Amino acid sequence: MQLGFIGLKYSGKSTLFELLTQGKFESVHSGMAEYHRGQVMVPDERIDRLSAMFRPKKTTYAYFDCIDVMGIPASLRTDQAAKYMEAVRQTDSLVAVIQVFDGYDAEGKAARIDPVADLKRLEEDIIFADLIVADNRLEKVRHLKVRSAPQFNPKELDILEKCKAVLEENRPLRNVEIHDHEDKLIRGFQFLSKKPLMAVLNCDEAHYAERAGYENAFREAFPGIPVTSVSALGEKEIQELEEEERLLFMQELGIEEPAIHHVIATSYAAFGLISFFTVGEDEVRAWTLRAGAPAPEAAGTIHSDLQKGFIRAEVIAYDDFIREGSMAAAKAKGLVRLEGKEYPVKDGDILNIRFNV
Ligand SMILES: Nc1nc2c(ncn2[C@@H]2O[C@H](COP(=O)(O)OP(=O)(O)O)[C@@H](O)[C@H]2O)c(=O)[nH]1
Ligand SMILES: [Mg+2]
Repeated sequence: MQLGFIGLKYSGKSTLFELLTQGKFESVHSGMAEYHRGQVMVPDERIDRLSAMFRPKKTTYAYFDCIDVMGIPASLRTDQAAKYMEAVRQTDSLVAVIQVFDGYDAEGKAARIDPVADLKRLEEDIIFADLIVADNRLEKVRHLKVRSAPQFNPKELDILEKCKAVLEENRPLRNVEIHDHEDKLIRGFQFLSKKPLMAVLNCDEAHYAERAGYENAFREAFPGIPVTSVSALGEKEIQELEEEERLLFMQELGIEEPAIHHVIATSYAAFGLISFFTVGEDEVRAWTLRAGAPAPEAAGTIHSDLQKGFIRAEVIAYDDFIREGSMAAAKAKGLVRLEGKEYPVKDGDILNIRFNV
C-alpha cells in the first residue's frame, strides 16, 4: 500500500511526512520530480502483546510506503506541476494535507485559514490534471477509430468519454461507479481523482484546540472524505524528547494521542483496510489487507507462492487466542478453524497458510 501526500504548497506535507516516518526516508529522482519515500509503521498493541507471548527473533509492524514530492509549484495547473503529479499518480491512495495554521499560503501571502476552500481547490486541481490525461488519450483513441486501427477498442472510447463528462462537471472519478471490466481499461492512466482520499488538518497549537469545529465544517462539506487533525510541527518538535518529557509537552499542547494513531486509524477506515497477523518463534508480524479480501489474497500479501499453492488457512481470532493464552489451548477448544479459498479474512485474524509449491 502506497500513500501519496498531496496539498497546496506550505500546507505542511513535508512536516507531517517527516513526523510520521520519524525522519527515516530516502530521496528518489523520477523523471523531473524528486520525492522522498519512507515507511510509516502502523502502531498496534496487539502486535506488542503477541510479541511478548512468542518472544520471536523479529517483530514486524504493518507499514505504508509513503511519498512526499519536493518542490511542488504554487500553481498545480502548469506543465511543471504535471511532472510532479506523475510521482503521486503511482500511489494507491492520497492523503490531503491542509493548512490550519497562521503562516504563508502558496502565493506567499499571509494564509487565510479555510480547509473547505483549500480542499475544493485541491480537488479542482487534480480533476484538471485528470482531464488532461483523459483528453490526451481520447484524442489517440479517436484517431485509432478514424484509421480503423486494430488496436481501437470501442469500450475504451466509451469509458473515457464517461470519465471526461464527469471531470468536466468538476466531479472527481472517486464517486463514479465504474465496473471492473471498464476499470481494467483505464487503470493504467492512474487518475488522481479516482484514488481514495483522506484529509489531515494540520493545525498549530491555537487552532488545534478548535479542531472539532474545523472537522465538523469539513465533514459537512465533504461527507465522503474521512478527516482527522494533527499538530505536525508541534509534535515533531517534541519527538526528540525523552518519553516522560514528551508526554508532559503533549499534555500542554492538548495532544491526547500521537498523530500517527489517528492518522493511521483514519487511513484504515478511508482506504478500507484491515490488519491480520502471522505468529511464530521466528517472527510475529502484522500485514495490511483490503477489507473483505479472501484468504488466498492474504496469503499473496505474505508471498506469491503462498497464494499460488494455497490449500487452506488455519485461522484464530486475536481475542480468542489471547483469552486462551496458547495455540494448544485454543486448538483444544476448537477455536482454530480451517478455512478455504472463499473465507473473507477479518481484522485481527491470526493466519497460518497451508500451501504446496
Ligand atoms: N505554525 C506552524 N507552522 C507549520 C506547521 N506545519 C508546518 N509549518 C511550517 O510551514 C512551512 C511549510 O511546511 P512544509 O512541511 O515544508 O510544507 P509543504 O510545502 O506542504 O511540504 C514550514 O516553514 C513549516 O515549519 C504547523 O503545524 N504550525
Ligand atoms: Mg514539502
